[in-house]
Amino acid sequence: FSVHASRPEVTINDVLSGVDKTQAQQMHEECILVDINDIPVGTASKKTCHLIQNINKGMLHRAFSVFLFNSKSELLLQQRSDYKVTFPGHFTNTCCSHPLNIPNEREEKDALGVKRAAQRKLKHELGIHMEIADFQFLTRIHYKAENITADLHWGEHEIDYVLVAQKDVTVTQNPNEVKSHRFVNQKSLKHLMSRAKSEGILITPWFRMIEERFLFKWWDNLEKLEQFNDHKTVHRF
Ligand code: DMA
Ligand code: MN
Repeated sequence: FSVHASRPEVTINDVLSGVDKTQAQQMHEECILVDINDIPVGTASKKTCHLIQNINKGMLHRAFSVFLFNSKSELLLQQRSDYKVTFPGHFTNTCCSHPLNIPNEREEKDALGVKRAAQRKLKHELGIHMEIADFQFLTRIHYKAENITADLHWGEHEIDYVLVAQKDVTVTQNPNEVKSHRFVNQKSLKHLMSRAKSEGILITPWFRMIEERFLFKWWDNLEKLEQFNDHKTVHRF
């Protein structure tokens, strides 16, 4: 018997008090823990994965980021709702979330697990219907970020699968998830990003990082994205 084993770290009531009920419930979802080479090493709740105290100990989980373009090659941006526990009110790429610890979403062949999770979340957040074949898996990005704008409990530390799709869709926002959405061309996105700081517009750190380093070379080549398929590298930031 160990005294330490029974001592709770932080109870759900501590960090989730005052958090929207629907969002707090989702913090019980079970994410996939990975090592820095994206090899699964265990599972943990979404809450556990995003607590800064665990991230600072090296805890890392699997995630995905979708970039959805319409036939005019405009990118769909979302502004996260004010109910989100991490990065509320921030502008970001079309959809982000985590594959869960269920067989369907753990499947690694052709990145099927993350594509299924992306299909599930595009429906849930934006009412968008996608086929698995609509998604193209480009590459993986390992990054870490603190959520310095809210309280100090939360952060991200992920191996993020980048999924790109081009399709005309109709959007039905889930207000618990999404505050606003808009389609942007390259010029209007660059304008948004450049005036963000001075105008107090919040941008998620992962979206800013991908925008600065990768996005436009993909965006200029939506018809021939295959050249950017890199399923071996994990880019690190
Ligand atoms: C987490 O997204 C994933 C990335 C790539 C940051 P999220 O916080 O929007 O997840 P969820 O929609 O599941 O809350
Ligand atoms: Mn995450």
